[in-house]
Amino acid sequence: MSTPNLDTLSINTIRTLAMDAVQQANSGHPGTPMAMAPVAYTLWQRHLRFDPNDPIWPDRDRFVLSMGHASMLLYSMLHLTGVKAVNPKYESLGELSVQLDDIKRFRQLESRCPGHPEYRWTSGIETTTGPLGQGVATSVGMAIASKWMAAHFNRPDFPMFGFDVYALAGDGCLMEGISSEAASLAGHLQLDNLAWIYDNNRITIEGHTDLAFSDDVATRFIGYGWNVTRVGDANDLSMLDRAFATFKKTTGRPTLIIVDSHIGYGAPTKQDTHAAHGEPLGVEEIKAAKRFYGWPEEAKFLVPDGVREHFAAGIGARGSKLRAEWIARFDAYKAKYPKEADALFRMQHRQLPDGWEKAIPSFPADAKGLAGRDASAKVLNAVAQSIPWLIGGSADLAPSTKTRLTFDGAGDFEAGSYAGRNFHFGVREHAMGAILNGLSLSKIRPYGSGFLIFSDYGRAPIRLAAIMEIPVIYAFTHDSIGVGEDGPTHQPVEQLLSLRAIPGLITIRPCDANEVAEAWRLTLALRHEPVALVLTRQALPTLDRTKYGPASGLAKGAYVLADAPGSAPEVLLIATGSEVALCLTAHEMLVKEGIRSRVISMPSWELFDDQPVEYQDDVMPPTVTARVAVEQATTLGWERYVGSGGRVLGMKTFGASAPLKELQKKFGFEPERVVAAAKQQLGRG
Ligand SMILES: Cc1ncc(C[n+]2csc(CCOP(=O)(O)OP(=O)(O)O)c2C)c(N)n1
Ligand SMILES: [Mg+2]
Repeated sequence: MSTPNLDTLSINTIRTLAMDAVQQANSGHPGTPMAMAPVAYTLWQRHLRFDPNDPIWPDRDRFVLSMGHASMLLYSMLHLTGVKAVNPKYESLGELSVQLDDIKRFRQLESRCPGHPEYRWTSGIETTTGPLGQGVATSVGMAIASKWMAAHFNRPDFPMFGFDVYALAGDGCLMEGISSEAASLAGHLQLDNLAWIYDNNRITIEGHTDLAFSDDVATRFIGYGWNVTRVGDANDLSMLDRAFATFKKTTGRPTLIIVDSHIGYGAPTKQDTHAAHGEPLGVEEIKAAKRFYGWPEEAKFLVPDGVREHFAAGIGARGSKLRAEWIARFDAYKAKYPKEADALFRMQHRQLPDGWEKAIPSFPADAKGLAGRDASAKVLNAVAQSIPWLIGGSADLAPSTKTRLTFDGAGDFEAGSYAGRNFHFGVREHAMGAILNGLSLSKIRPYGSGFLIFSDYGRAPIRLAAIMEIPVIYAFTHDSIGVGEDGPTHQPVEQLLSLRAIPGLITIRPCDANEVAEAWRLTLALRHEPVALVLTRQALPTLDRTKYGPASGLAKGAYVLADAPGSAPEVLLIATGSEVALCLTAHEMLVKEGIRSRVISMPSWELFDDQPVEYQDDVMPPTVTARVAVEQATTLGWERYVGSGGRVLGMKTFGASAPLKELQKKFGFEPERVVAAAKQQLGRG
């Protein structure tokens, strides 16, 4: 091997590790790591404020690989810079997060190098990426978090927060609509701590971007209010340096660095073609590329002497010093501002202030009642005062979803005024979801709200929150045909089930104000599960809990609300949300006729499925096979609780535009229909 300088040697190590790993796995994406290695190298080695020994140090700069398919680029960086593994208790284990063996077992079961980067599985990965566009949008949430935490925690002489966020994006990320939503908001908010690096290789899976993409990207981002700079050659380290320096100097605007690169750089026949995107290069092509790099052709997974040391002397030494300074600063901060330091610690460990739950209100019985969204507003506004880092907003629907924090000092998060707790995401549900993920990954406790029907627009990031096991809260209101006159476009039918179908996401549809309060109690105490609260627009009676089962039963997903006097039930009426009161009315009618019905409130399938079978059998005795489920949503799925012989009163079509009363009649949500179904179940119809 010739003796190139350590920069080149390190960059070629990143490249060849990626090529070898993809070849060995016989699957993966070699071309982009080969092309972008100098970019990742320059950023990490010379600029990123990141300590490989403590990859969760709170004020570290964030690096997001939005083009998740190029995962080997990140794994090479994590390995070569010596990033340490951290366990779920936030303790450093001393061993490498990514061992060379993991790289050799790229894309294999249990390897720390899965196909796409996975948060929580591999330390040093800041967010799960792969669905294109999610990473860049999530990075906006991280940049917002940095600004909010700076505004909230920093004190004169104590800059506790101020990290920068870098995201690497491909053509695909910029084609996806979510990047437009996110960039638009980032520009509006003047997030000058955010840099996106665009890999302008003009290649995607099908071929040249001429096929489908002719945006003038620079002009587009200038239009969003970004600073745009260009690096004409991805291999030009000094130009890259200059671009990063420009970013750091820029105020009042995010920065886009457009980097012209050659996918598969150095591969003699595949460079600049889509053949370098998503398949191994092949043995001969790899040999030729290695020759081009001045690398030993036969060597595999080679990390030449001096490379690890070089990284240790660069990013390692810089990061370690910066982190040590921060830790010392934190100790002094703790002495001077003990309350803030305690909050900072708890927030970073996903804990809550002591006694936070004392503020949760309880609601007196009231036949007229309260809409789910209004009850939620009261609970949220009460608890938010004792959890300062509980912050969020809506996709332009706060007046309807009622998620605004209205108490003194809550304020709005706006450009230049970053301490506010009310966010305005604009009409951007998709970006909102990803931004919430970015906030949560930065340990803020975020919530976002919108109409349940539009959860479809933001579904991809909800799914990612569940995959990442981060506790994002969604308050979805206008939960059914209960919306009334707005009609079928605004009346959810299949959304509830589709949220229930996401593994790990807890969906809760409370039946009255006290269940709403219990839903927030349960949700806020969670540390690793996202929750979708599904709330009504219309008023629901606040149930008399001296007469019915206590709302605390919500925590178990389903509980007995009402039983017929005397012996065991003969028919079960199972309902969620607004249909619970309907079932209670039907229950009174059945009892009058001497039929022993039981009403079960079932706000959450997921929570109930998690209970021991004894509890489940207690609530829904297996011997009672006469069952009716009532829910203003698709009937699909309820058979698992009512059995194949049970009845489900739900929606089989889209809704319609009319006053709610008429819709209830048209779609069969009336007590008489429930009574009839119950009798039919008992063979007395
Ligand atoms: C939302 C989404 N749609 C489709 C894909 C499948 N996919 C993976 S990579 C890719 C092409 C990406 O092109 P580009 O971002 O330019 O990456 P490059 O080929 O330059 O590495 C596509 C369509 C995906 N991962 N995410
Ligand atoms: Mg591309």
